[in-house]
Amino acid sequence: MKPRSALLLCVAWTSLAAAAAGAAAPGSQDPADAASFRARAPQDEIIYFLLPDRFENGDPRNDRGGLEGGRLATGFDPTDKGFYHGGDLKGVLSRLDYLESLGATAVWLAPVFKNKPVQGRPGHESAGYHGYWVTDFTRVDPHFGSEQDLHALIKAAHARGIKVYLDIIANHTADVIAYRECPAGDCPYRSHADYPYTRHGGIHGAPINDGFLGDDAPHQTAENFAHLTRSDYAYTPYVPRGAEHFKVPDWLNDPIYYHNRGHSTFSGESSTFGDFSGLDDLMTENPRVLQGFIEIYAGWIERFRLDGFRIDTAKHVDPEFWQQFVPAMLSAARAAGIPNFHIFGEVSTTEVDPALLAVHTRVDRLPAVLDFAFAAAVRQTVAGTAGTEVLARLFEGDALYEGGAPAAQQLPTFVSNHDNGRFAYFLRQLRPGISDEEALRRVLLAHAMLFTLRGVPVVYYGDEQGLAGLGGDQDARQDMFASGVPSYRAEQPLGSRSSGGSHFDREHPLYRAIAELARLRSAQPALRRGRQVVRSAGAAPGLFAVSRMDPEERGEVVVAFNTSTTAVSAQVTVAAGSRRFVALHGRCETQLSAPGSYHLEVGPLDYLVCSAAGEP
Ligand SMILES: [Ca+2]
Ligand SMILES: [Ca+2]
Ligand SMILES: [Ca+2]
Repeated sequence: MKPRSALLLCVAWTSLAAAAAGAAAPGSQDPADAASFRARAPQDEIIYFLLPDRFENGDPRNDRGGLEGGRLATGFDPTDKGFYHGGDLKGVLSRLDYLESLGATAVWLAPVFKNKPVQGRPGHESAGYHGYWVTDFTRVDPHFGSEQDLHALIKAAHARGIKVYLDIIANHTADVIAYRECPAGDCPYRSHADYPYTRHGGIHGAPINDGFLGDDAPHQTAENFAHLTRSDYAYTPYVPRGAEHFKVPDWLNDPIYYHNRGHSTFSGESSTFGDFSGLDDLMTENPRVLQGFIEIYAGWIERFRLDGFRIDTAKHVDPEFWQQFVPAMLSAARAAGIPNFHIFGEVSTTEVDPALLAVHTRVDRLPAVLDFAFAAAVRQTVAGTAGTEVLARLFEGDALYEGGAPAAQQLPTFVSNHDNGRFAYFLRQLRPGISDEEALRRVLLAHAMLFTLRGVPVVYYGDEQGLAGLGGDQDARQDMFASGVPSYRAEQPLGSRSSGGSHFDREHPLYRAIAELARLRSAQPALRRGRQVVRSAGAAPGLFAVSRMDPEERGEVVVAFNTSTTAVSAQVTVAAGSRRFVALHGRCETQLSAPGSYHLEVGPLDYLVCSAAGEP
């Protein structure tokens, strides 16, 4: 970095600290707010996403999940990043104050259902600490506590007006089913064309499943699936001895309810019909499977009065399943007195490709999808070197979603996650040698975009403590409590002098800055629900500006970001009716340059939030 920009960054850093120091005290518990949480729309939320195993250990007695033996039996090994570390639901409950002070209004818990504790071939085992290897869909994993613990957590969260979203899975179960043909578990995908349902082991095999007309939409009836009696069309699946009743509900133990076609290559038909790294891929086209999952998850809504579902691996399930599952969940929620139940699916991509995401809102009829395109665009523009026009192009794509731009306001946006990695990690990849001071500025700028641009912000746990990690997956799933994992212990978080200990510092500069952004967003209807109009974008790093129009058309909030390391000065178009601006963050000019034209000056890697809201 050049000396000049180092100086500018230093100045900017000081102003950040000053802004944080001037911020108001953590939010008070207003009973009126707490009582009215059910009335809030999905776009009014600030979501905090955490993995219960990695957040806080509230009860060491459940660390082994009630199991006996070594780590391969219990899954517990706090020194291994692929095993359980002891975090649990009581731990989350004990930190609700920390979440409320940050400004979180909803908590998204990684799956809490009972998992297969350990899976993987000898020497390559890891544990179900992340929750995505479910065996019992009806109960809480004992590593995380009990159903009573979940009730207690939800009750305590609701008392603070904080919603609770569960992460659910219908694409697969844990890896229990094996195939005779490949004892080592390395089964390549076998397609419908080469291995039709109507022949045993390929087109030259003996006729089986006479009268079964296939799994496509017109044939997804109980009558048709009654003809599917044998599951050995592609491979010969079996449930290993002793595991016959491993899964709950019991119908899940019958291989007939799975595709059994081998490993997904994540392309072509294998994307929906293949096993996700050996995880048993459910025959979601079968109405029995659909009905089974409707009962399972409607049951959770009724028992726990949840506020929403994040749907894992949504794009690997046939659209017809979601077309029926989603209305069933919304109806169960309405019946339980939950009018604003939010449902958002995971459609993973690393590209700025809103069309790919939008398809799943139009065809699958998912109400929302996680905005992976937003994450990619922020990565390119704030971590990388792309011009801000990437962001403008992203938002043009809002028209593609079912319901258009207003529906896009319900897309959960994020800059870090548990699979791809944290924003600070991407920064270090894309900008080798970046200083911690500059990295901190860019992480904050990314979060400023997250909180002020359209969509529902999702903070990935630990980002507010400057965690960066060394990559995706296990390397992005650090412990918030004192860790026994050497690589986690060795990490020096951005903006912090300590490492190795617990990460619940409410004085951390990112925690304070994110809390300030959360207050800003919560106080401004325009930032939560306002129509977004792009005012400025360019081919190079620099200014990106938008107006968020007040939902009642009483003015606008102008938000401007500078993704470059030199100050920018520009005129932007504003609404004809905007006459006077007040600063919500940074130095905003009060007066217009001329009707419809406003002057902005934004420091390096800084942002402004200027309001002309409240004017008719
Ligand atoms: Ca525990
Ligand atoms: Ca399997
Ligand atoms: Ca599937």
